[in-house]
Amino acid sequence: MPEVRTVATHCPYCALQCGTRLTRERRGVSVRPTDFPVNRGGLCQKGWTAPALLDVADRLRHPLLRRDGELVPVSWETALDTIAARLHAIRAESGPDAVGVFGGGGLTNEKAYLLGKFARLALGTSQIDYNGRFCMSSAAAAGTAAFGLDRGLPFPVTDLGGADVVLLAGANPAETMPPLMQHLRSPDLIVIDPRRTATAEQAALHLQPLPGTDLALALGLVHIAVTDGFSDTAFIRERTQDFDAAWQRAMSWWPERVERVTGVPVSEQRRAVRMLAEAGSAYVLTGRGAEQHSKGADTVAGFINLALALGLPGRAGAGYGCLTGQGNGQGGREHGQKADQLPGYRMITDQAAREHVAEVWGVLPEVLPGPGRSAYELLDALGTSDGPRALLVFGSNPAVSAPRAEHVVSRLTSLDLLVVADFVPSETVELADVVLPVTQWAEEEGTMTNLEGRVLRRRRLQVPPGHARSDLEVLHGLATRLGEPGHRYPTTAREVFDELRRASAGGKADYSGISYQRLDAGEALHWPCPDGEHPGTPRLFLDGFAHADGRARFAAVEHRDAGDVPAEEFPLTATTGRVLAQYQSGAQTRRVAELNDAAPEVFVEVHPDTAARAGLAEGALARVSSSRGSTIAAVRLVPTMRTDTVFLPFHFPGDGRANLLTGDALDPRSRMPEFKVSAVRIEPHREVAP
Ligand SMILES: Nc1nc2c(c(=O)[nH]1)N[C@H]1C(S)=C(S)[C@@H](COP(=O)(O)OP(=O)(O)OC[C@H]3O[C@@H](n4cnc5c(=O)[nH]c(N)nc54)[C@H](O)[C@@H]3O)O[C@H]1N2
Ligand SMILES: Nc1nc2c(c(=O)[nH]1)N[C@H]1C(S)=C(S)[C@@H](COP(=O)(O)OP(=O)(O)OC[C@H]3O[C@@H](n4cnc5c(=O)[nH]c(N)nc54)[C@H](O)[C@@H]3O)O[C@H]1N2
Ligand code: SF4
Ligand SMILES: [Mo]
Repeated sequence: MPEVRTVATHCPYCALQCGTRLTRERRGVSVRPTDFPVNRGGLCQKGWTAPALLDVADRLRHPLLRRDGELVPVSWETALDTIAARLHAIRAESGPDAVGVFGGGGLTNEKAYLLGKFARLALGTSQIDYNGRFCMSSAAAAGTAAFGLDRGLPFPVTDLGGADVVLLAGANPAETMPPLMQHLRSPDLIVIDPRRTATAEQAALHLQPLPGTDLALALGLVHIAVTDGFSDTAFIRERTQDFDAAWQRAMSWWPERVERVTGVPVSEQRRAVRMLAEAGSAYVLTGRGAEQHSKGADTVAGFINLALALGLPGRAGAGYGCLTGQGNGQGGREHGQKADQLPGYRMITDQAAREHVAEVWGVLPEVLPGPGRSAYELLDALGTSDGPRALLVFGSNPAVSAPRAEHVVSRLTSLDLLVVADFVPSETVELADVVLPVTQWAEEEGTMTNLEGRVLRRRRLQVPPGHARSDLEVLHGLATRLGEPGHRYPTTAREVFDELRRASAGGKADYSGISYQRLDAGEALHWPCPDGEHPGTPRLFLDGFAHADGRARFAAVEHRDAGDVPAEEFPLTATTGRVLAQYQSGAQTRRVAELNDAAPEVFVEVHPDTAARAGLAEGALARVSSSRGSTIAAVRLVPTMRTDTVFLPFHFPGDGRANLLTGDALDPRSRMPEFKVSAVRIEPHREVAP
């Protein structure tokens, strides 16, 4: 496909998927924001500097193979033949589940779909999951249980602009999705965050709970809503179920008890409920701060209970939503790269789903494996007696971003074969036996589904450097070497999308009416879109929720401790999150000079009193330790912090990894790790003499 001079496309990073126009100038690629609804001419610093990603100095240009401990350039033939031969041997010896696949929420819909198909058919393995398990899986579990369907925002982002009040529980969009803030300008904001973030600074009300106590807070807000007479009894009666069971739990969370557990004053709890209840139009939104806990699904359910008690969901101008994070965090969870799932948001244990997908794939349903391990459990099992011996990674950098990172690195290095497809030499690439250089956003075609469920076109501007190939071509090359017919793995995104449409038809996330033709003609299409004449569904649930009886479900949830509770040796709570200039594991943004200059190294935010007690001054190097390990970080004194809490961003490598602290507590329903709570101590870092 030829190069073009200019294309309309979207930012390579987060789930807002801001609209951009790329142009090739003599001095390189330039980017401009477009008047796309989510960003309306705005971009954040990452979006403005995105073209620099296309030619970072150490861009991967050749396949690499580890020989005598060193990664050396080889041809594609050699790389793919070597992988296929080793996979053959491992499978012959140890069976198909001895090979695992780890995907990502940054992959296009087409890649995510083909990766899931490749795992189930070419490898025949059940062992596939992806980094979205680390992201919004708790909200997905709670949303599915409550509404019968999981679409992050069941309404367009622009609806938020018409609200009177928006409650943000554990989200910091002023840093994580800056252009979203223009839609939050008119409403009064309520922010629930242990830190006084840039978002909290703009709020009318900031509730500052101890990390890991949001569920108690949500139960308390429901308690106040009911006892102060703010609940919408007609809505509860006509459009929901199970209120009584939920109320049984919330009943005992009177405001003073909630204050004791969370630290949020009673007056502020009451004010939050009053603001939401008296608004004509109000939304409750959750982010990772509420979700990344070993009780994340129940915590989100607690906030959904609050929204339901106030009668917000299921009508225009109000509702509940989750702010999905990764570029294709929404589409990435719909097309079958999840351990328990087939395309169209179908469940792999559902016989009808298996029959439908098997027919589209031209195989018998018995051929499809069953459900596999969740992301952390998969990483934890690598190289163990009953775990995978080989892993293929597409679109993730778990050596930095997975919980209990040092343990995960030891699992990755115990493998017989680690294959990583990426376009930069990430910390996980550095551990690989074979590295496959792939194309990135402006070098490929495809679709992404943004946080409001709108399907968008990613368009190609130019050819990739060196010998980089698209992930689709890589999967084709591997599958055919594993004995699969080539036609099962199309190499153009459009062909894959047309197959995805058929595979998703009749599923919850039904894309069958969405085509490249309609998208390229400029139609705004939100799934479900079940036929070519269907206008798509920007607003869900207006006529009923997705359960068979059309009613939403309250959840009978109860507060409980985090997996790690501060005690003598580790008296503080460490929580983790993001800064504006770095993205995720930092594999991409640490290579963009302007971004890395803005946030060059890991730091730990500490209250001045807490720091003084530990003998730490501004800028000093601190050792932050949990029972799992230690992170070395520069101290930032922040007077608005809670004295019992510290914060570290997770974007940095080496001994600056925040995930050296995090543990293996998982949510029992979503299998989400507890990124937001680790019991730690903090002390001056002393270099140990060698
Ligand atoms: N700049 C930037 N933007 C990004 C990303 C990035 O890496 N960098 N990543 C993208 C992705 S994948 C995601 S998932 C989103 C995430 O977007 P957000 O959810 O906004 O990001 P986080 O910083 O992880 O968490 C939000 C807030 O939760 C707070 N928090 C910590 N513990 C708790 C708690 O127990 N309760 C409550 N209520 N709050 C708590 C933190 O202090 C933090 O301010 O951002 C997307 N956008
Ligand atoms: N402590 C702590 N840890 C966290 C979090 C937290 O809040 N605190 N947040 C978690 C969350 S929400 C997330 S989403 C994860 C994210 O963590 P990761 O999964 O590590 O995310 P990225 O850093 O985006 O890694 C993506 C990698 O894939 C590459 N890549 C990008 N696009 C493509 C593609 O199309 N194909 C291929 N083959 N490669 C591609 C990139 O160059 C990069 O190396 O981190 C989680 N870890
Ligand atoms: S908010 Fe997200 S999509 Fe928009 S420019 Fe920034 S990183 Fe890109
Ligand atoms: Mo995420």
